[in-house]
Amino acid sequence: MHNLGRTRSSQQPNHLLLTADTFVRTTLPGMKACAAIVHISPALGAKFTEYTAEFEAGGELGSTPAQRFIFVIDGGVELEVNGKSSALGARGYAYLPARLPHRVVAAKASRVAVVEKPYQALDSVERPQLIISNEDAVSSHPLEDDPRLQVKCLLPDEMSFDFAVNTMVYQPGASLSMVEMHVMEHGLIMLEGGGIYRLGDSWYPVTAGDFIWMGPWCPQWFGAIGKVPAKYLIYKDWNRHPLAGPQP
Ligand code: UGY
Ligand code: MN
Repeated sequence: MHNLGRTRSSQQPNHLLLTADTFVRTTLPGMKACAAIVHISPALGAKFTEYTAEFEAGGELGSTPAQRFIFVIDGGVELEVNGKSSALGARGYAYLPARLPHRVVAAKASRVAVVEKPYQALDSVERPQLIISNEDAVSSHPLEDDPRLQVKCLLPDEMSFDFAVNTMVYQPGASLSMVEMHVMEHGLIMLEGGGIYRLGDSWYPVTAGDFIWMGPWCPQWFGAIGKVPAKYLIYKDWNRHPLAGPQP
């Protein structure tokens, strides 16, 4: 239904909020029975791309020359890699190193968050290996000793990884303890609940299904509001010198 040209979506120089009413679907090369909602890409200055892949049963992702991270928001997919097939259910995830041949085929209608980024190699550090896991298997820790704000780091704390993907769960009323401003950029998918996100000099109501990109040094703060916890999946570039460039 139209809303007389109104939306919560907003595109600003250092941040982007995309709400479901403004999503536009496209097909990326190699996709079968699958649509992509591209949330962010280098077209806006980001050094990665993130999209939600919406699969029909039997649908499939195309390939990528970049490293890829997938997180099953709902549904289930089969990941075929190294001659083995692994079932990823809800909250299942995988890290796929650059140029590792693989297939992602939906076992049923599914939504999957996909991050792709050219790998920034480091001399004398081995490249990261394949990871297949589930968020449920990862233990959480409080952010800055606040037990009402729990973080799960889905990738190992190792210099070989040039990005991190975490989930963050805020109990109603919990918030970041400070306005963060940092060199890293973020791609964020609200998975559950909602609250108020400060981005730059604006405060936005946000809810499950929204996507946010925060550019480098974008002022950011979040407070959870409502009767259920707010949960998001958040990407950030990580572990690299600020002068390092991509080496695809
Ligand atoms: O890891 C982070 O920078 C995280 N605390 N940022 C955020 O939630 N906006
Ligand atoms: Mn941050």
